Amino acid sequence: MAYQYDDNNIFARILRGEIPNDTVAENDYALAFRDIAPKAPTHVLVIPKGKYVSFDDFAANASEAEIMGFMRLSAQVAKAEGVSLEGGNGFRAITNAGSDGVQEVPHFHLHIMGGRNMGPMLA
Ligand code: DGP
Repeated sequence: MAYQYDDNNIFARILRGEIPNDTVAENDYALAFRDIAPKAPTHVLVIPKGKYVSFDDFAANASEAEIMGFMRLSAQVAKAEGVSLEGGNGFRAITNAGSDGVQEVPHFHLHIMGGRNMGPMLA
């Protein structure tokens, strides 16, 4: 079964400019903006501009240019936020997928969190 993308999800609306966001960085393929409910001093969401529901949808179906653009922007964000291993103390990058992954917004996004020790991975 194909992935079912909901054009009215909140990140689709952010990409269309219908809802404001605190943009951190952007390229042709991806947008990075601050999470509305940050769980760490740095909490940035990186999303592809294409319509992908989840990590598995993106990894399987996006073009190489889209994947490269997404990955490079993610690295750029970590560096700009001062949490990359080039000069910073590191970060956590996670993505939730589907109901068992407790994904709230059905547009693929990577959480980049840092600026404090993130503790054990699972509660
Ligand atoms: P997830 O559970 O992985 O789908 O996380 C969704 C995240 O999106 C959650 O940390 C809160 C954030 N979020 C939800 N709505 C908005 C919004 O309108 N703006 C921004 N910037 N973040 C949002």
